[in-house]
Amino acid sequence: MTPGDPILGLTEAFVADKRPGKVNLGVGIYYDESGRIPVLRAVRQVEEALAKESLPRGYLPIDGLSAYTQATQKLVFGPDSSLLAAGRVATSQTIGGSGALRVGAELLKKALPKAKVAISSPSWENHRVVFNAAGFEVVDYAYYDAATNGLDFAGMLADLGKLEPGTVVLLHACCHNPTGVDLSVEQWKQVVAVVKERNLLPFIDMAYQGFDKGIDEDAAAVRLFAESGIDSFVVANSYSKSFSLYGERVGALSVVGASRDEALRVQSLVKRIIRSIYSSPSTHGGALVAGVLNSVELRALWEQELTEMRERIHAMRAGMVEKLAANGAAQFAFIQKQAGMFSYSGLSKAQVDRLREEHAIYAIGTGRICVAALNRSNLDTVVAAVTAVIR
Ligand code: PLP
Ligand code: TYF
Repeated sequence: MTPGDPILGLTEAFVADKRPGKVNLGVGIYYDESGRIPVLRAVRQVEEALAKESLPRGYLPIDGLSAYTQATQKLVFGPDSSLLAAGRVATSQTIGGSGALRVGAELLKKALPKAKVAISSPSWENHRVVFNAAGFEVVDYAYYDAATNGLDFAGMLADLGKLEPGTVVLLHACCHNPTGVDLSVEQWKQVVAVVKERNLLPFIDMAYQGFDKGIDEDAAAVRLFAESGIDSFVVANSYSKSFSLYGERVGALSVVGASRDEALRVQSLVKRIIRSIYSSPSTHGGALVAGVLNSVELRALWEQELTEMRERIHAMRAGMVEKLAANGAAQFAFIQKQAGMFSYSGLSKAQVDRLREEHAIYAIGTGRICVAALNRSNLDTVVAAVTAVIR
């Protein structure tokens, strides 16, 4: 037996828990105010139209639906991107953001066989798993500062500045998983400068575009790298959260090349890799995302729904901080400054164990909580339990 996935394993334990009023703050899923995973109205409209047409389910091309990959490029790089105009971006539809990471890792292993991969300390645990599986040695760069519950920016810059040229640097575009601690635009500019100077290869993971400030604001890192003059970089993006389509496995891999010609050659390599793993992506989720993004009305509706999700998370952060402070726990004010679904709450493993055992509240052992699972009905329960376990 090998060790299981600590996050998905926790959901299994949660499902098996018979206690009423249990709360799952473990897995990164956005739940609505009634505690359900939403089906977005924009998505439902495309789905209904597709059901009426009853289209055949043939194979997609190896790199997916072109209506999907083209819309993805505009969303990720911006509609006026000079890289897109120059034909320098090779984009493939993948099996979720996870598939984009793995296919991207396989590509980089071919291009840079001796390189190491640097990930933030801490990072999403699957980053290490995926890059190790592709044969890379994975090292850490400083990121989270437990003393301030914020960013160790000086440590991060210093560590990036020490990496060997050619090292792949995995960066979270926004809504850092697991900490919720993000860089400001000014800080991103400094990171771009170090990456360029050291000749590092940026691999940007954007799984939460639109979950903090907005679609374009949350893509600031991608846009800064695009303007930097760096010849090539990689972006993995996911629609799992932003379209609430987790199980449909909708993601994309975009590789920027130095020229149109290089992008074409990269695309052929990526297709070869995809062919060797799963042949081609799935039809349904891609059609849903493409249907929304390519319709003016549905795109507007989706943006409205995305804004509602984002604002609900902000409200839950504010509510949690306010209620904890009212219970005498003012030390959690930092939760309101964090971004996206997650918060590194600072709770210890022992406190997380007590939350689960005594209060049926599930969080990750590192203290990571999913703020997007809070709602007006469970907030008081969670706050009371947190207040009890820190005493
Ligand atoms: N990258 C990060 C940072 C994530 O949190 C996730 C979460 O699911 C992914 C990638 C993978 O996305 P997907 O679920 O689309 O595979
Ligand atoms: O970090 C999370 O909770 C999400 C969901 O193997 C997830 O990114 C967790 C574990 C996993 C795949 C997705």
